[in-house]
Amino acid sequence: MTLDLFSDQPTQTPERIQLGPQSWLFRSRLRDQEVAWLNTVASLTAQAPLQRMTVPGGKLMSVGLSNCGAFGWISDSRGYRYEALNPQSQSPWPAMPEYWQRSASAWAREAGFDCFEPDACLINEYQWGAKMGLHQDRDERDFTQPIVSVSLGMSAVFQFGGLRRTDLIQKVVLEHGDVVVWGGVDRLRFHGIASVRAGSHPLTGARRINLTFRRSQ
Ligand code: MD3
Ligand code: FE
Repeated sequence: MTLDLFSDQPTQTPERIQLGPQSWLFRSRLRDQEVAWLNTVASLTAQAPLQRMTVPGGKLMSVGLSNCGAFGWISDSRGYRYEALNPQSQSPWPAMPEYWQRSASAWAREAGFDCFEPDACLINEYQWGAKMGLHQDRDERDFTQPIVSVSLGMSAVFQFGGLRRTDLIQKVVLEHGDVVVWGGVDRLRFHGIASVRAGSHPLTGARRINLTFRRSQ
């Protein structure tokens, strides 16, 4: 923590922000590993290309999706669910890299969730204007397991509400390298991503990538 010479107030953004009773934002957690993480994203999405999926209402999501791990989250006209096979290729999703799994477990532990062993990692790609409307993540079997999210590239406004859709929405900007852990009483909070503003990031260009580690089964 650095101090401004002319005041007692810290000038840096705090590196750990509590977003809810059991949810934490860890700023710039990837440290000097971001290029490695982005190279891994590139290799995984070469094996299982990003796809825009259809939601039950028939519309196409604006976010491009892929997965790694034993299970992947998918959507089609019939609904949302986790599947062991990529519907595009009928082959298994690429394995979750061991260092991703270890990192997600360590961050979960730091937020108070021991023994988190993700079996799914959803890879979301946002281009300019892409967004994710307010929703709850409830396709997993065990809501006592947390979700760990990693943001890369362009920043975005993350919106988080309460347990009811109509609860007050708070906003926080998620930046490159940020990690968020959600669990316990915060696990079923409504949340979303506002339409990503035009811009670019030196490492990803006009893209924002978000990884979410989950225990699906
Ligand atoms: C709060 N993704 O994939 S990550 C999603 O940035 C999703 O792509 C957003 O919401 C993104 O489902 C937000 C942060 C996040 C993830 C899961 C949560 C926040 C959460 C589950 C419960 C509450
Ligand atoms: Fe979500």
